[in-house]
Amino acid sequence: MGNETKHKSGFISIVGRPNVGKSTFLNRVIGQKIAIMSDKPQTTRNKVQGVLTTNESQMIFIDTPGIHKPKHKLGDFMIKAATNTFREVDLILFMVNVDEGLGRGDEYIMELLKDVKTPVFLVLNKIDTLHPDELLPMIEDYRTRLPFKEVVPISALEGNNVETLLEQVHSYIPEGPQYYPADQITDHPERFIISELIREKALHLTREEVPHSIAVSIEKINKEEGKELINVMATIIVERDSQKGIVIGKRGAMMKEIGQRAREDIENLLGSKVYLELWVKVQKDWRNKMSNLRDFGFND
Ligand code: GDP
Ligand code: K
Ligand code: MG
Repeated sequence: MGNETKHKSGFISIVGRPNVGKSTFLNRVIGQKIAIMSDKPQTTRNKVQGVLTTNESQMIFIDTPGIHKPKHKLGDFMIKAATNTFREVDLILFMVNVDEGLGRGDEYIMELLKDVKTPVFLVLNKIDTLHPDELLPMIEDYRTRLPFKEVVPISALEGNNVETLLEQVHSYIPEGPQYYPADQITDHPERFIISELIREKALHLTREEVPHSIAVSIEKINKEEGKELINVMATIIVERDSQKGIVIGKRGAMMKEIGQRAREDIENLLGSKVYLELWVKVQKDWRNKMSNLRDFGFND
């Protein structure tokens, strides 16, 4: 008793200027190309999540695009959203390209990271392009600018040291539940908005008899091959049995109403027919980090 290892889970933000190898790293870690389900062009610029599930842990990786574009018209908004994201994740991987050395883009990101309390690792990528002797002075240069918790040189392309990095990540993430189903490797870009749409309906229709702290977990979004219908499975998570009763309503009437209204909104959002399967469950002290992590890239 008391000796078993506790399950860990964490949200890990990957940040770095373009072409340092963030996507290559994500793809290697997840083990296959991450496909974004929507074919709308702007979704490719959204935050991509890769979920790595093992027996001991679940690591949810977040690619943070946009941060390197301060001149963009949505620049301020994007940057604010990105720094908010930095505060809400458990760990930040600041990835740099050793093939190019420390540049303006790196300095800019480090400036943003300065006031963030979340631990930051320095991940030096593309070590396959560099003589080992050149690595140490480079590390020193970065270290004088930001107090990195760990410094890990890797080659995302060839795989060198990636396992070590994952072990380090594991040691920094907190105890926590498995947020996503084990077979899920990538998140739908619209996931957050869909969960918010359902949450909004639940709050509104119950006249806020359930607290704002209820969470909506999207278990599944998929589109069957050759069909126009998108299947969405979601769970409304409440903290007490009494709240569950309110959400379900008399003979399920409230659930039905929440589901119908949410489905209409989701259909508008996705531009497709939707089959929404809605569940409700009681989970005490549920703090759903997923609903706090806004999909800031969505309006880009
Ligand atoms: P991102 O913009 O940060 O997501 O960068 P990408 O993952 O798209 O990678 C940009 C380029 O760098 C691609 O051509 C990759 O093949 C290459 N690249 C990524 N990781 C490595 C690495 O470890 N070594 C080398 N030599 N090239 C890499
Ligand atoms: K790229
Ligand atoms: Mg990329």
